[in-house]
Amino acid sequence: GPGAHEEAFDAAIAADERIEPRDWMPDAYRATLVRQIAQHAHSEIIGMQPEANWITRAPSLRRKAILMAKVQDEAGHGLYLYSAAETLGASRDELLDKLHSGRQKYSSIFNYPTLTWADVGAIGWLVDGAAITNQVPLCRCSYGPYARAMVRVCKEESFHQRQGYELLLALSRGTEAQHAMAQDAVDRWWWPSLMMFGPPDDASKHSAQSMAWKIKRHSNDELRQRFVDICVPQAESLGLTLPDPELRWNEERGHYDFGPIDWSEFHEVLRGNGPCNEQRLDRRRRAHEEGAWVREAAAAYARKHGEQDGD
Ligand code: FAQ
Repeated sequence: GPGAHEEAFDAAIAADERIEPRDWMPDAYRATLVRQIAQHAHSEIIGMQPEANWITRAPSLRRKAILMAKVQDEAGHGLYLYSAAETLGASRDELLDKLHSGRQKYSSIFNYPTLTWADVGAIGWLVDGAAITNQVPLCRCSYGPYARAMVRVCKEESFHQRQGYELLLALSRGTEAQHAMAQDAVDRWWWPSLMMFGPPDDASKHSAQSMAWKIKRHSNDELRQRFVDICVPQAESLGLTLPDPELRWNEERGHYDFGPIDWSEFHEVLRGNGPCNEQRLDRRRRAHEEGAWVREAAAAYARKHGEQDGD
């Protein structure tokens, strides 16, 4: 009966074993994973837009080639993640429909504009840096397909992060105007990057259950602190400052203290009122419509081959 199933599931979680697609799992565990993996997948494909905005204006052929490869990687990450969601019974059509109709979220960070070339560097350094900090523990997530997808995604993200760091370093060591451009980008992306980790622990409604199920391995605030601690020395080596006057080493805690986050801004962005929410969703819907012929052709091709194989 279901009692025995539930016991086997609980025992697998307790023993740090992986739950696989055909294993029994509680409905709420499945629903939580679909929610998180779908949001993650949507973030990857919506996240292509801010940087793609600069592909035509990259300052050299080398920078253009690097940026195109990075944006393509993000499409690939979206595909691994939609596939992981499919193993839970959520079809890609259904998830995309929920994204396009605003019934599912994507990360708040991708609702900010990329105003200058330095933003490409700041996204790589800070946004990909935050993404790695959040995703490395997800490689040990209790759900097998999600955990395995994260291993590859993290390898690619760490290359993305280095790419952003190197770009910002080049600007920081460049002319006065280039240095100022790099500093301005860091000033604008720092606080939104801290918001990527989600609401503070006492306002994180899913954390307790997700940690009990070993989907999440650390709390939102723990990972945010880890990210701050990593960034401070990196900012110093970049020759750039982080826009927080309260940032200082706390000997007792063994961590950097940082100033308060403006959670009202976070909630406004989640409600759809960030600077680019409308544009991001409009472009996504349009890209989906414009790709209809590709999906139709692929389906027709698959049908034809199916018939031939059946002969
Ligand atoms: N934005 O109870 P919690 C990338 C929502 S990296 C929007 O704490 P949870 C790489 C949350 O969904 C970005 N919504 O939730 C890249 C929930 O709403 P719901 C993607 C947020 O799930 C780089 C509510 O607030 N990474 O794309 C945000 O336990 C460069 C309550 O929050 C992932 O998705 C937010 N920042 O913890 C691509 C990582 N934060 O569903 C291109 C996987 C929270 O009840 C270029 N996800 N919310 O309506 C996770 O680790 C978790 O889902 C958290 C949130 C930590 C994000």
